[in-house]
Amino acid sequence: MKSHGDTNGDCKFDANDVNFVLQYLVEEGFAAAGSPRPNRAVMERLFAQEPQTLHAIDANRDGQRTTLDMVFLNYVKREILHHVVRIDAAPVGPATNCSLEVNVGLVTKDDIPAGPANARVFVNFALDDETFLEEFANSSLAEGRLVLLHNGTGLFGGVVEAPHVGGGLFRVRLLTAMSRSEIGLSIIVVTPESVKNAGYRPMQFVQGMMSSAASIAVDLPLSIPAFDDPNEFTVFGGFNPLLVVESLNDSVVCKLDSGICDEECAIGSFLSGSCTYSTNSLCQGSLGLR
Ligand SMILES: [Ca+2]
Ligand SMILES: [Ca+2]
Repeated sequence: MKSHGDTNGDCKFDANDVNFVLQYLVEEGFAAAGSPRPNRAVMERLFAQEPQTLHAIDANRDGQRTTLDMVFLNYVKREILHHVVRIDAAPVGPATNCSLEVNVGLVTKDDIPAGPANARVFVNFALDDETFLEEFANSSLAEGRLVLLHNGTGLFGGVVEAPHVGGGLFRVRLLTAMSRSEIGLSIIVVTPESVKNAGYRPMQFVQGMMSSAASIAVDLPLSIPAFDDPNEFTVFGGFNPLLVVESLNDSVVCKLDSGICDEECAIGSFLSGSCTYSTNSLCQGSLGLR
């Protein structure tokens, strides 16, 4: 049985997997320096036969294998974080019921899907562009709870809590008219263990390594109450979002185009309401005339 975080391919997750990431990085260091790699044959055989191990080394899912992944796996082992088994964002379109959708899947170190008792998940939507705040604030949450708006901090957007929708999956669905080619998303995972020590808080904030147009130059003060802890901390400026999503479609236009909202009704029936981000217009019944 394959285990999450099993970087060395022995079908279990333990301290040896953290050590294996270090071995891998040392090998890569030798390669970069043009030196012989002592474990090259062993590693190449492992990655060929068990390709998921190479994938598992990128534990924080930022697309790169670095020392941050060792830290991340060590924190998973201590239940300060959980394994990330899914992390993606999809733009407004028929496939997402016309919402901008963000999914985060978590399992514990023992391969058990996380839930509200041991994980709270937040998504930070942020851009360094003042007009983004109003666009974000005018959106409607089909799934998720607004925790704070970035206002007066030099940063624009906000933080939304992603509710657990089952099976270790946490989801935000935002109905919106934001028309942006790069919306920066960062994921914040809070656990009962991570709120116990202020030093763990920067690790709760899962950011990416790649620079993008959605990079944030200013500090990001966050107050995200979770597990009865005020959990206030500042993420310092100069960070990059973990995910960048393009969203160019308007949710209302999408709802009308995909039939979630009705636009015109046959004679004898009528529109029940208007098609907005938070409400649908549907043709209903008759006017009572026979
Ligand atoms: Ca292992
Ligand atoms: Ca990584």
